[in-house]
Amino acid sequence: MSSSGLDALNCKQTRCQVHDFGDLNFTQVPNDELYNNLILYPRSVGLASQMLADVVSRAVAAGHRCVTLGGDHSLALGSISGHTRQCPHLGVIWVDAHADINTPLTTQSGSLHGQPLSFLLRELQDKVPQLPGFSWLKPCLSASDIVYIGLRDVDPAEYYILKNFDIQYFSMRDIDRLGIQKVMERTFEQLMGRRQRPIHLSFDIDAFDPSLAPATGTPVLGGLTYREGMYITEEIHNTGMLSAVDMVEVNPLLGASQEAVKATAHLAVDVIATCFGQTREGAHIAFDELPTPS
Ligand code: 4U7
Ligand code: MN
Ligand code: MN
Ligand code: MN
Repeated sequence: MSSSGLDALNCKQTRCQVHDFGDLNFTQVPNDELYNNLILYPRSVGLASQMLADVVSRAVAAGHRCVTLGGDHSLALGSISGHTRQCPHLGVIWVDAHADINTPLTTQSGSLHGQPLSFLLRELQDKVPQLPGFSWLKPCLSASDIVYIGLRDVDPAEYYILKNFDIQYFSMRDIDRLGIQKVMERTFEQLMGRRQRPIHLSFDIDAFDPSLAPATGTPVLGGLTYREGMYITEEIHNTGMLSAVDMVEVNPLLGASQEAVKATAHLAVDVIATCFGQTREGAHIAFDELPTPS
């Protein structure tokens, strides 16, 4: 995390202690040929995800709430795998313009960041081939453990999967119709209606409108407002059950200007800080007595 990101979390509002586990050093696996003439860098992504899973698992085991900064959304392969090793019954809130649930056989782009959930979902395992570099990966989520928020660009095969496996999602249209408050109520009803469980938030910055988050790889018009984004994360914080966060698809190389990059990065920092208690109402913990005139 950048130092300004760490400062935002360390600030008097959230009073979080941040332990930086540092950057992971990933090595590109040599001769990492396309799988099926299409899927890019399977061995390198597989190995990187395996390393990340180990680190996330260790961080959660040590009692930390774990923030993973991307990088692209394939990192959820590692972060969710590692998190479920410690919390097998966690629920996932996936905030994204995209469903990221293509299988290696349905993807049009070949990009693994559009496929992580297909590898993680138990119900899909007979539809997912074994990729080189992925033999360590065990499916660890059920369809009922996931709720999407912000969808507006879903491929035909992905739509088939969402409908066929009855995966709960709130598209941008649903947010227009219900309002973000009802969407969050129903999200927690789905994930925690029966019992409390740890939450894994996987937040793709492209869930926001491209006017707010331009520095990202696959922007889609008509995204979340700043206020909707903050409401989502405030409510997740208020559950007291947040256990891990992914912040992904922030790509400084894709900003058209320094301002575009800064705006996108600041937005990501606000999302994370709000997850850990930053509020729009001011700090309720930093001040408990007014000074009296003498
Ligand atoms: B992201 C896409 F085809 N569905 O599979 C694909 F539209 O992590 C986009 O959500 C994936 O940013 C976007 O490549 C991945 C495409
Ligand atoms: Mn994504
Ligand atoms: Mn996306
Ligand atoms: Mn993207």
